Amino acid sequence: MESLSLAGSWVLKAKAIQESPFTDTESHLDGVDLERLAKGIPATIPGDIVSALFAAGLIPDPYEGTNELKIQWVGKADWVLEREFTVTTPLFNCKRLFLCIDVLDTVADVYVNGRLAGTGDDMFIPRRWDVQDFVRQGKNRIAVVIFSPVKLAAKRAANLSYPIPESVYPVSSPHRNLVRKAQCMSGWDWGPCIMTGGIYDNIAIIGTDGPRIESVQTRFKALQPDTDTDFDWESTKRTGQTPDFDISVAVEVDSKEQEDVILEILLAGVTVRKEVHVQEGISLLVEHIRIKQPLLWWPVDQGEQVLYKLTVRVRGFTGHSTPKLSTDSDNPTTRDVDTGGTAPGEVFYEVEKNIGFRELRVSTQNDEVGREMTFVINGRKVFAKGANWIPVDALPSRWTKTRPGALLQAAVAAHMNCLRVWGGGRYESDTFYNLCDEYGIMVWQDCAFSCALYPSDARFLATVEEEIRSQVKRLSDHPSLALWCGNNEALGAITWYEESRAEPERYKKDYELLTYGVLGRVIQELDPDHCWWPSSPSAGPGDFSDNWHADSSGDMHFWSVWHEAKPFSEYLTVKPRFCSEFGFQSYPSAPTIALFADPSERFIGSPTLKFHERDPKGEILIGQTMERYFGKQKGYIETIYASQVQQAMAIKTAVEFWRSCKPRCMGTLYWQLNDVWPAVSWSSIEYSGLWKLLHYEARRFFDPLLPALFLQDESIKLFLVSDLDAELDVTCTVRFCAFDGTTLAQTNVSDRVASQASVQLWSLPANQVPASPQDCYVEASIRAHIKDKDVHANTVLERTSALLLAEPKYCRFKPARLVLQRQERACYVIRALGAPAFFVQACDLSGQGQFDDAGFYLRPGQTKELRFQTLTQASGATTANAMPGFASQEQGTEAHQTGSIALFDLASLYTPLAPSDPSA
Ligand code: BMA
Repeated sequence: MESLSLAGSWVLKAKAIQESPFTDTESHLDGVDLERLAKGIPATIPGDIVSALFAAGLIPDPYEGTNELKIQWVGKADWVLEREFTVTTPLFNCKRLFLCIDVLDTVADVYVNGRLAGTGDDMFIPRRWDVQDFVRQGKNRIAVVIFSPVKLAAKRAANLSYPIPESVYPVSSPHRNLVRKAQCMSGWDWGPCIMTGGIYDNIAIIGTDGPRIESVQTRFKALQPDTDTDFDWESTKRTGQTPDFDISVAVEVDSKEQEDVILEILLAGVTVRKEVHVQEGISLLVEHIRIKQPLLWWPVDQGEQVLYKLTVRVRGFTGHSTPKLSTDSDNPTTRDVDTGGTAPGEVFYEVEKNIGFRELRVSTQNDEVGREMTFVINGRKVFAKGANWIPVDALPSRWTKTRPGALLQAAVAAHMNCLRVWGGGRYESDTFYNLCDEYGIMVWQDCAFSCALYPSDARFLATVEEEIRSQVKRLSDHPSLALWCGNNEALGAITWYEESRAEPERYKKDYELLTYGVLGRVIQELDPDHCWWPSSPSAGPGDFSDNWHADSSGDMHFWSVWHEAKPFSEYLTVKPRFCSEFGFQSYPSAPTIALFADPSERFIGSPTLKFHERDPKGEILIGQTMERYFGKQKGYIETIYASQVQQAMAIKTAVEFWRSCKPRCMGTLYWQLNDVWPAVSWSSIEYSGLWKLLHYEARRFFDPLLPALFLQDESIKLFLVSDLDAELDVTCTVRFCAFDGTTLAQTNVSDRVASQASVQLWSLPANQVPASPQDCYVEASIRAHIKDKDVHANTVLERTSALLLAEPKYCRFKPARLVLQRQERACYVIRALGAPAFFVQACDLSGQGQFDDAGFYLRPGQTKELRFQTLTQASGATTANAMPGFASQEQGTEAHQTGSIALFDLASLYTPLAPSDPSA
């Protein structure tokens, strides 16, 4: 197997820049050096067109100010990406040569040495074109013509026999639903419209002297050791016994002609080698392997993420005879199956991947409430905790290997065991899923359809069929993959538009043809062991009811608190089975705003800040909620802080209550984890990589051991929610405290909490609180002894939670004096003197980094250690080199030498804090 990567320096040329009828963007062509565009500019591949134009200085930074509007012409032009490449003898002499492109975005013709090698019109279909007859030894040229997706969408819309509506956003490109491109590239209510194109992930010429492997898919069956009976997971709870696994390895071999080859499979110390006959074209070979009690793969916080390497090879023969290998049953390491005794020869093609031994299913069985939606891993029901994932950047050139890593590490740090790859984005890169396997993050995988209705004509359905076939074959073996979902909100969308409300049956038919007729059929054919879920939200397969706020079955999207401006207490009026979307917006931190707003525009309500707020009601909703809970805030950084506190409070209220509803509710995925550009949004991690207070709070409300303290139905309730697979002996002290820290009343309770259970430990009618809600708060301190698990015996877990009993604006806080002192290098201690402090944050306004905790509660006099983490940014933060992720702590200590650390707590919103003096 030979390969030649075509990544690197290419040339980008404008093929056609037609003046389009769509919007008046032509003016933005002024000043664009069309001559340079016609001559060609450097472009890095993998990468996208807009990034190349920005790098060449031909367009302004698309993220800064309102520059996005100046670059809309790019999506209306046709472009050519081209380069030369040299084919050496070993590659040229291969019997077969393929041009392989992982992601070709989107509508493109690909020429090799001037001849059309292939065309594409779906960015989600990896391309494998036979270019044997196109390539010559030595110098070659590849040219990729990328046509305007904007023009194509308009043309297709004009040819529709009836309108097919889609949701549009403040800056968006019309008819996005008619082109198979990541939907959010056309603009969303948190992202810019950048209709760029290009070549992403890998592009290479692959050479092989024999058949190649088109796909490898495995299926797992857990068996009672040494038997063929299904494994009884219930029993392991008592015995701790683990299953054998029977794995079927299905290998699609693509051969130019009929021939005999050797199929070789290596897994967990077992090697299977078999002489097989393959047809011309695709042959499907299935081999079974039994692995004796392998170590299991578990999601994070439930066990280890044990991975095993699976290697599959297609080999030739050497013609030499091989000694008959041992076939005795107790040493099944190598099983040589009728290779006719000939030793395996050259490896024509090899595929390697990591797999994990586990059984992961989604239980949707009926129960007294309705139909549950529960992830069951290795027989254990696991509460899914996490968020919705959108693409890591609006500019594909920044879809680097490191970007997902930093975000996924931040997800694991917040105890997230599940991420929903949302349908308006892309099927993520292999790096993403490999890291989810490694980190133990279960993946809810949407198909790439969102907030629109879609065509059901034969051409569209055929394209989608090819798309989903290639994606299922690519992804189905990841142990982290938990569920396939047909789309985001496309079922609900049938009720959203005038046209579809007028003729629901027509659009329902379109929906069924696509969602069931293609997506469901293919997914259940190629990956029958994974749950197939038609739409999010929905009540499940075959149920077309709009499950928007139905909390008895299936998954729910709960948006009353944000989109309907309801109070946080509204979250306690529903008990979803699985809430896969709910969110609240906040402003990003001042350093992140500085990435896109000039100093003169760094104030709340500035035109630039408004431009980076894509929810038309966003600014009003943030402001209204702030008035409702905090009172009007004046200061710029105070308002940012307050907006992040209210976002954290909102989602904390929802998650703590819904987790306490376990096992009725078995999943909470908040909207959204990350940002595609620096903006005002629902994210918990800013585009710069800085954590909002929500992400720190997520680390607390997703903690496997959670004291959930909340006010409901005129009662204060305390639940202890455990995702631990062990019984707990719990003692708890509940104290009512005045805002000077004195204890007004105290209760001690003790209880036993079963593994994975939620138990109400205490409650008190609100009218029995020892002081007015404005004058006190309640604090719960938990000590939990892990009872039975030998490894954890005698481990004691401590948790504290505090709850205000009135809106912060009414609480008569006694201002604490917060003192931040540097110990050594990046280690600090923060102390609250004189009073308790709530939602404490030490914020580095210089943008060099952040502290490793924020938004926490401090009792009077309590000290807390903090470490400073530096953002791994190249100096001088511009959007181009915002690389989320934190370097080791040591470097960034100069921030506070420059006095750029601002200290906040809730009381500081009402009585400004004395500036923190680090030397104090
Ligand atoms: C849901 C999501 C996204 C959207 C979010 C916030 O609809 O599916 O489409 O960004 O709400 O409005």
